Amino acid sequence: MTKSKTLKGLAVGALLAFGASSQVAQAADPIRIPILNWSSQIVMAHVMAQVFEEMGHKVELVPSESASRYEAVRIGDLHVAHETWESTMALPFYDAMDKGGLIDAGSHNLITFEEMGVPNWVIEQGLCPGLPNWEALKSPECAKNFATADSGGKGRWLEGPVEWHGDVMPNRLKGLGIDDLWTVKFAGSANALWAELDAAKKEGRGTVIFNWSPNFTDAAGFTFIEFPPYYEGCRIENGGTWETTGCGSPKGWLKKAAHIKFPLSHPDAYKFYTKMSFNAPQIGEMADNVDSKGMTHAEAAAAFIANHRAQIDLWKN
Ligand code: TMO
Repeated sequence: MTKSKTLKGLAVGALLAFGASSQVAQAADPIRIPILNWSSQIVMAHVMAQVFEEMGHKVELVPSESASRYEAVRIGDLHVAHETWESTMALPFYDAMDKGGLIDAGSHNLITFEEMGVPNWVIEQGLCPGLPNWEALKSPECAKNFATADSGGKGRWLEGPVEWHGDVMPNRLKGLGIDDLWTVKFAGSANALWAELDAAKKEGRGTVIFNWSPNFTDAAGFTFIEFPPYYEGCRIENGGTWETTGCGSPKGWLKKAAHIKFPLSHPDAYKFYTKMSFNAPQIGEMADNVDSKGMTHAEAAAAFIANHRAQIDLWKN
């Protein structure tokens, strides 16, 4: 990559030539972990940072963007992408793998789902009879219960930040032929999605938001809408057509991506990373520590490590 990196490499090489321990090489090259904009991803970054520091490494938490982070992993600007959700990130993950430089370091121990849905009270209050079947959305009476000041009289879907999945949801509405009744707005952050749940409840209107599982909302009562089944290639983004892009989201994996030289530059940290495999309740716990309990991300990570110390220590060995 850059000149400074090459020079740093030379400096480490010189130190090693004088018999310095590998500890010095590790300290000279921090492990770079991306920070995105939803809670479990950030808490897991802090969990890894705290564990790697226990192991004697230096760590940098690097503010990053969802899709472009795979190119950063590929060229070594980042060492890891530790929460790679199939539905929204498989494309940039495999693109970077094709080019060379990104490796698959295994999966977490769960099935993920990322989909539009409603808090259970929307169903209980009868705001859109027929949900969670998507065909309920074809009703103008339903759509008008989901209108907001900025939705031009249509029902509003509140998507996550546009950088998460671009036009997938606007294309979904077109593919289903319901874009005359519904429109997509993008939230600025995950927190804006949770604020929308509170606001809609207060205002007594319906709300459809993008959400995912595992998440803290698993416990709070949230129902995903059931769309036509997903299959590989159905979305416009994956080569599909306007006839097929109304498909829903896949039940998917949650992978760990790594820079190809991470196993060589930090073998013990890489070994931990390949063993590290969280399950659904654990990822929910990471999010819940922040979004329900109000901890900072670093506090949430420390609490999580304390709660799972025996398992973390097994992965360190
Ligand atoms: C990637 N996300 C969990 C926010 O859908």
